[in-house]
Amino acid sequence: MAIEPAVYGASERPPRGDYVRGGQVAPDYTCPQNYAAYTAADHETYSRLYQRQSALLPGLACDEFIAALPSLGSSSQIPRFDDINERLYKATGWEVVAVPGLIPEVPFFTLLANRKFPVTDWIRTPEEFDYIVEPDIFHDLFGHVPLLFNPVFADHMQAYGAGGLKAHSLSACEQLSRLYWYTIEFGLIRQANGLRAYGAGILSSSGELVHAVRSPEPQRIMLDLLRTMRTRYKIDSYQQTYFVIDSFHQLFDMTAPDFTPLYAALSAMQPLAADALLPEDKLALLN
Ligand code: HBI
Ligand code: FE
Repeated sequence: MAIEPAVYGASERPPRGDYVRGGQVAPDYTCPQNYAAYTAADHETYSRLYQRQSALLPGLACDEFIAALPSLGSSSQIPRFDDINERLYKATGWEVVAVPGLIPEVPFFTLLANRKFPVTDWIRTPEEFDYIVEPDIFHDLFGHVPLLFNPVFADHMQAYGAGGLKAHSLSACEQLSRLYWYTIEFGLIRQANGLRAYGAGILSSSGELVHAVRSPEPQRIMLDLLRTMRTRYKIDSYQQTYFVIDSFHQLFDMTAPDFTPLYAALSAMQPLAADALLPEDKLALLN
């Protein structure tokens, strides 16, 4: 079966990964982690990204993320997925699987629904140290995997995968991808000691971690499903709006019901710009 690489979102450029690899990419888009292919420069890039990002976390990343990060294992070189999976599977029944890069939505949701998190297995070049357009192994491992060790968040991620397959059948993937964007990628959580990041796109970015949690520039609105799924997002700049939850239990409970009526209501509503502010928005203030 010819594996058509996924090009999704606003991007026209072909994705970066090698989606053929001499037939090593399975129909579900998973492939072996080609550990021997990593160069010393790749390991060095991972180690430098890890050191810089982990030093920024106190006071900016949520407690659950900081507590789970050591479960990634090695920080001085790219971890072996089998090594992570020994711990991850025991913790929440999840495992990370290697993929060549971005994959189409149905294979993506199917993997999540089966507690398999797709991790791009290549890493950015040293020249891309500060910014990369497409998620690489550092974004996926450092940003997404630690919270899969948290049972409530891990259950939410599986429910999100199942919900994604449902959304696909209802042609509502665009609305659901906004929820994904504003929670799993760029979500904030309100702790007793202040706002913290739990979204992978924030946690894996040195610039946006400070901006999202501390800057007075963006607005921060308490998560509301309809409001969030109406709100467009930016894929190549800091977010103008961040949505805030009070706990992962709240996120899980809020997204547990069937979204079909929500999608019906959304189809009658205009999408909102990323910087829109409505009178009924509940703002979360920097304290
Ligand atoms: N593929 N590998 C990978 N990682 C993602 O995070 C990802 C994807 N494909 C689609 C996708 N995310 C988004 O469209 C989600 O909203 C589904
Ligand atoms: Fe991501």
